[in-house]
Amino acid sequence: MASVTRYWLQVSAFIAFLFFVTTALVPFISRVHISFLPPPAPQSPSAGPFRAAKHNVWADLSEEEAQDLTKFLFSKSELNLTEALNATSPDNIISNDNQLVLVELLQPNKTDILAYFNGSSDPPKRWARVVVDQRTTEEAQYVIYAAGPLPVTKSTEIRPLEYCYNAGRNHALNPIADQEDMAKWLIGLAMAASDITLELLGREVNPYDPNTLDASARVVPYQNGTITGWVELLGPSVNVDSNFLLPQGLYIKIFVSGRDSQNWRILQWYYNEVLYESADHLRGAMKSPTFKKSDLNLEGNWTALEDFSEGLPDRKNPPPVMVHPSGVRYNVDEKEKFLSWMGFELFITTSSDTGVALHDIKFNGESVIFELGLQETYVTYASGDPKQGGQDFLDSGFLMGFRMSELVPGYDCPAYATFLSTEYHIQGQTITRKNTICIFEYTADHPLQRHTSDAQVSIGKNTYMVVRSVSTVGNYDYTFDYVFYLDGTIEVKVRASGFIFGVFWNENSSPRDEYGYRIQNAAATAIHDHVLNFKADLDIAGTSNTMVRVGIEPVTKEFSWDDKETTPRNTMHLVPRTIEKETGINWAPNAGEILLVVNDNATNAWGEKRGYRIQPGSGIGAPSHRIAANSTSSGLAAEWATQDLWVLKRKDTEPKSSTIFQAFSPTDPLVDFSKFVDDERVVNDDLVVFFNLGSHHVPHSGDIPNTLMHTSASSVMFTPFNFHDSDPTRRSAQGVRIDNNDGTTKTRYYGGTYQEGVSLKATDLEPDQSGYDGPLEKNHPEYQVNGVTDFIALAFGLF
Ligand SMILES: *[C@@H]1O[C@H](CO)[C@@H](O)[C@H](O)[C@H]1NC(C)=O
Ligand SMILES: *[C@@H]1O[C@H](CO)[C@@H](O)[C@H](O)[C@H]1NC(C)=O
Ligand SMILES: *[C@@H]1O[C@H](CO)[C@@H](O)[C@H](O)[C@H]1NC(C)=O
Ligand SMILES: *[C@@H]1O[C@H](CO)[C@@H](O)[C@H](O)[C@H]1NC(C)=O
Ligand SMILES: *[C@@H]1O[C@H](CO)[C@@H](O)[C@H](O)[C@H]1NC(C)=O
Ligand SMILES: *[C@@H]1O[C@H](CO)[C@@H](O)[C@H](O)[C@H]1NC(C)=O
Ligand SMILES: *[C@@H]1O[C@H](CO)[C@@H](O)[C@H](O)[C@H]1NC(C)=O
Ligand SMILES: *[C@@H]1O[C@H](CO)[C@@H](O)[C@H](O)[C@H]1NC(C)=O
Ligand SMILES: [Cu+2]
Repeated sequence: MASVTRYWLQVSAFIAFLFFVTTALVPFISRVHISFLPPPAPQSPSAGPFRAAKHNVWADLSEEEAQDLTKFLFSKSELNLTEALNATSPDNIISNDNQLVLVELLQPNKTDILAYFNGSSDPPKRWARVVVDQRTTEEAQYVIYAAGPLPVTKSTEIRPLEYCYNAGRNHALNPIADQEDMAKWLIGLAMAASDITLELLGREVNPYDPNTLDASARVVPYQNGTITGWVELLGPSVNVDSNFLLPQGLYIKIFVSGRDSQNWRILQWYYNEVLYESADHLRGAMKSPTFKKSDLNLEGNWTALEDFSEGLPDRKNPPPVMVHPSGVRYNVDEKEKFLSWMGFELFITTSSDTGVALHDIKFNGESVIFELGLQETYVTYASGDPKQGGQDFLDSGFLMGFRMSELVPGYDCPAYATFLSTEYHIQGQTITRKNTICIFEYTADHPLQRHTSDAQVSIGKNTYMVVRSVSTVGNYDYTFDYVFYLDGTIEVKVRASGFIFGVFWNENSSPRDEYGYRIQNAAATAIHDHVLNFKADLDIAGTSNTMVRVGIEPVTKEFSWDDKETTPRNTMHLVPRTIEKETGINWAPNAGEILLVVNDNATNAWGEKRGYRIQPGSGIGAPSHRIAANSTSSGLAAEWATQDLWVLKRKDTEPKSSTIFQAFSPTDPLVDFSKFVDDERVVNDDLVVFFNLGSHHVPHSGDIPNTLMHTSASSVMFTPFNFHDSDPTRRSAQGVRIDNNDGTTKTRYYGGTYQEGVSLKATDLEPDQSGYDGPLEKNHPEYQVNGVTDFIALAFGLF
């Protein structure tokens, strides 16, 4: 049974929980002193542990709150919940019971939080978001409730959660409620066609034999609960996950209507650029002497991620590493998940859908961003084959927060980083995922500022603080960074790595190179757009803000001081334009426009409005939005992807731009972002910016076996603009001034320096990895979360 299930999970998609651990040889780690001098005294330890000044009102439910709530929910006869272990099928795959998927904090309304912060009201009441997998009704669906107030008392109640979803409903049809039946059905059909697969691909389908074919599907759900999809057969892989690169060039179209397998059928077959109406049509064609077979696309050393050989001679010598012998310079209140560093203060929260979000970000005591976090991760492919040719993913449905990976010290983050764990309340259990967030300060390989004059040089170091997490969604690992710079700049950066989805290549794929590039005998790449949507609820020195586009434009102008011959002068100037109404905006060509969010009621010492600039950051270019004009696959599910960023009036009823259920009804999604943009005035108001990161990914031979992060990075920066009276980093940067006036050198430092010897352990350079937990599901069977993995399996490849 387990194998059948496993097979189906591969059939329905490649599943994110097929994790792997690379077991590296941990060298014997000894304590080494690299200096004979004593370490410096630790910097002035603050009195007592560091504590946030206020409570984290965004913090997720505690284990106790979640347990009490779960008991309360099970006591409600209208929910009619069955415990996972008592459900009709222990796999929850053909169950006809209602089951609890997850509970987590329903983010309190900003209106209530602000009223609490300014002392005019009590803390906002705590409510939970409750997701129920409902199967006792004729149509299986996911239903979302709000339950509260918490902790559970007599006045606690459950309500349909509707105000967050502009579709006006709190449920999403579950189009594949009977996955296990479907898996058996598909396996049966594929095994019955083993004459075809043996002849064309040299292998058959057998869920009990790992050396046989796998499969992956893309599925299109319709409003009426019907789905159609193309299943692609894949070669077996010994190298974990490399079958993302092993399409076999044989595709099967399926049709599934309702929960009665009588209504399920195979529609067509596709092989070597030819569409066949049935398996028998394909069999007939195969008998013809002119029938052409494609090459095989097989695993080999080309799909292996590591090369453990000696390699280039210099790789024996380990590379430089960053160390921080004097101890960290930030303060973390781990209980409240509150962080402060060099004038910055912020709260951290996590959600099972989208992972890390930051709240109430202040710089030098002044508000900058009230909420900053991922909303959705969208990938849309193009290709000539029926699988990748229509494949789209909306990854929050895989629970990207729950899929946050345990980070590897020394590799994901410096060895000296602070690691935080996250908790999720899934299927009535509280699950802790270890070391999913790291916080560290780093010094860039370039100064923040420098100047050389006749007699001196002055240089300030560029240090910054990073809050990092990695979400692994099937084939791809997304690394999310929130970076804080000494001048008050906040950067949001995403880097992707992992296996691309390969497509089958053959001589007949024509025209060559239209959708990607050949990377093997019988494999090619497929272009795709990554568009990741973020929310930035900016509160620049308060909530009353205005966005101004300042054009940098050519102008021809006369100046009284110009010579007769050179007037009028061709030059340039600034042209401010206030954004009056909600709108989408694209980054200007030639960077010919700056985007400012200013506070009309706050000026700096020079009478300029204080603001922050929003700009493309330090990635490989300006982040991009979706190329396809209107998406055939994803309908209205990701309308934020059509432009680079949006400025909107902030509303309690528009808390998020997406949901984990978008993919279930793409033409009528729970949240249609385009309805957010409805002509409201945004001058001197509480603004919110939804912006996109990502790129047009045109993979090539260098993406094999994995995409590299320096070519996949994109970022947006929020930079103070006339916010201060001058550069604020002079108070916080560490640097040196070296004078040489008369042949004698005088060196003066500002900020701390390492003047004494330091003491390092070998593990400061190469951390001991023996504490790494590895894949949660594999190593902790008690954390098998069938409901959710089932849910994830559904979402994966749903288009
Ligand atoms: C689940 O089954 C156990 C054992 O039969 C029973 O004690 C428990 O009450 C059941 N739980 C629910 C919610 O029905
Ligand atoms: C409650 O769920 C059970 C299955 O777990 C089902 O048999 C029963 O009909 C449901 N009751 C109602 C009132 O829907
Ligand atoms: C948040 O605001 C919405 C819209 O005003 C309201 O319907 C909802 O009840 C509020 N939520 C909470 C938890 O108070
Ligand atoms: C406190 O904040 C709330 C919500 O923004 C606002 O309605 C109220 O006027 C504020 N009260 C004071 C005293 O500032
Ligand atoms: C549902 O809609 C699809 C697409 O419009 C259609 O092909 C299918 O026949 C419909 N199924 C039912 C049961 O109405
Ligand atoms: C992979 O490379 C190694 C060493 O180069 C070789 O021995 C082995 O046969 C290769 N394996 C495959 C599947 O090509
Ligand atoms: C803020 O400035 C605008 C115009 O710049 C003015 O109309 C408004 O009254 C001011 N608001 C406050 C609270 O001072
Ligand atoms: C996309 O949809 C819009 C609005 O319905 C329409 O005006 C436009 O022509 C469509 N574009 C394409 C390429 O289909
Ligand atoms: Cu990509």
